[in-house]
Amino acid sequence: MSTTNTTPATPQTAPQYPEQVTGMYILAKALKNIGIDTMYGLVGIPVTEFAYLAQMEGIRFVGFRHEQQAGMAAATHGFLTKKPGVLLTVSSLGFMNGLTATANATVNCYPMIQISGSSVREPIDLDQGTYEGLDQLNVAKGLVKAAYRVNKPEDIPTAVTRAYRAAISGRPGGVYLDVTTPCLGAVMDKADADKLFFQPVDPCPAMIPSDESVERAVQLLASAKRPAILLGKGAAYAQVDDKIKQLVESTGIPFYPMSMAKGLLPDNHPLSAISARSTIMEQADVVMLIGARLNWLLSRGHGKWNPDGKFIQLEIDPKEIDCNRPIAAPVVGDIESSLDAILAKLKDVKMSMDPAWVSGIQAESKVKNAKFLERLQPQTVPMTHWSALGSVKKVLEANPDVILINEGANTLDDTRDSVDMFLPRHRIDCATWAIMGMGMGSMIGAAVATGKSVVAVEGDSAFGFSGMDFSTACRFNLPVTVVIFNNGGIYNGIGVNPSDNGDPAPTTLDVKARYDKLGDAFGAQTYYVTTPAELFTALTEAIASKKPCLIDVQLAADSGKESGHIGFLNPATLIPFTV
Ligand code: ADP
Ligand code: TPW
Ligand code: MG
Repeated sequence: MSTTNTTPATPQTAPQYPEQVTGMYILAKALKNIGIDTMYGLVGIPVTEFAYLAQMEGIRFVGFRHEQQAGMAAATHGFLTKKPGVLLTVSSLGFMNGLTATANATVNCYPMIQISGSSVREPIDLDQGTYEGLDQLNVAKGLVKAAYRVNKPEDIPTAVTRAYRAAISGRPGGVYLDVTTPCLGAVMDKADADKLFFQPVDPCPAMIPSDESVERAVQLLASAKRPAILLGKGAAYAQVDDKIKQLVESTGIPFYPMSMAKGLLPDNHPLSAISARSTIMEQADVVMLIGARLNWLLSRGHGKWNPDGKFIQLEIDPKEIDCNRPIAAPVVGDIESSLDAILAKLKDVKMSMDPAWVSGIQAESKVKNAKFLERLQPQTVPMTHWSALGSVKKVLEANPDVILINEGANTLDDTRDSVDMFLPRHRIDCATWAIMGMGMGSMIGAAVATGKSVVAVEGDSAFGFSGMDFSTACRFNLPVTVVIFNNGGIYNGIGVNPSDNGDPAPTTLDVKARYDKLGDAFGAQTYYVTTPAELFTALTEAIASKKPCLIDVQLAADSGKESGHIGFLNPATLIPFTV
């Protein structure tokens, strides 16, 4: 393991530059000028020197093994800080590897900026086969919130500022900034270059909802007999934790947090309806969505939902309203301004909530929670997801300030359902697209952005997508622990190849793989555990070490079911393909 510490090196003295500088200097300065202190990426022609220049300017550069992971780190950095995470990529495939993460950030409403070097324009436009030639701007356009190309060094500060505004204002998202090789290399007098920088005024303006929309929402909420508040990751992103607490506690309305909104209020809060999801869907007469979309994760507002129920939606993007269900009371604005206005009006209204609604949810939750805890009790060996999670739950709940990263199928669903969260923005997962391969990047981004300890609970398949970037966590000596639930496959390790050619089944990986040895290669503290007690001890020790650690958790190959909790989304299965 290298001796690099976790804090960026601030240059002791101002860097000395020659009288003439390049576009790369302007880019580094422009980023610093708007407050960017960290960049994630992977270098090569034409951006290597730019990364060095950024380091010279005191911008931390976290160099990855794969651009997608650097992008996942930037996205998580953006989600946790409300400032765009920055990803740096080389042209062609480096750009495309990173773009998957920028697209994912856009879908999830995380602010980030992907800056990519690109080749000389003329031979790209004439398709003449230049070095790493790809029309990157046009490839990016359909997948990101905004995309810009900068061709002249004197335009770089404007381009960076526009990218910055686009990433964080309104609905946050991923922005692509294409910087051509000639622009990066263009030479200017430093004195002229230094005149180009400016501070953007109000880059993320408040979006105040109309008074009428607030009044409508408050009247509807006040009229509800069985209201519920549904918190999404937009509410977590907004960093208005006290106002959300005030809304819930002053009205006494039960709340249900989506996966990444867990911890906005503690999962064991008396008004938590986390264990009464079906009741909320089927019986609530008014649901107030705060920073949550009625997308597939909420059955797009159909299915179990009370057909007569009405929705209030606090949302920054007006296009989101009515997208699946008519919204009776849209409040279009930023969550902070909307909550301020709603809280002020709520003081003057009388609620109509039926007290039996809350006591019913509390009674139901009590029974369900007790039943759920029983699942985690058995000390089964070889371990199942549940017996392993019995230990993970105890350790993580004893360390509530650890940020939890989580991906997999059963590993995702069962961890989300088992491990209570107590603090906002302490759970980050594969989110809206349910993609695998956010683990290592997101873990590193969370550790770098916050300086906190991070634990990533990963299915063995999920880990495979990003595993090599565990080495990045080791090189930067971050306080992170990777916990790999190895059941030998996608969903489980008992798939059967229906032919007799001897190949593994499509879902089968390697239940005997020793992932801990991968950690050994990079100098991490590693563990191979086969019992819940060993897992408890290893995870406790790993978190306390504040060093990169990797725990290979041996599960039974038959632990886990096809597609986790969302098997119903599979197309019709006429031939069962697992035993
Ligand atoms: P979840 O998956 O947790 O349900 P989603 O990602 O579906 O959450 O929804 C988040 C919503 O929050 C998005 O529609 C986004 O536009 C919205 N949002 C993000 N930031 C803000 C903000 N500051 N104010 C209002 N809405 C926001
Ligand atoms: C980019 C499809 C969904 S879940 C999953 C895959 C491959 C892995 C599940 O196995 P894992 O967890 O992680 O071992 P467990 O506990 O159930 O065994 N490619 C991408 N994204 C997705 N979602 C897939 C494939 C998938
Ligand atoms: Mg698995």
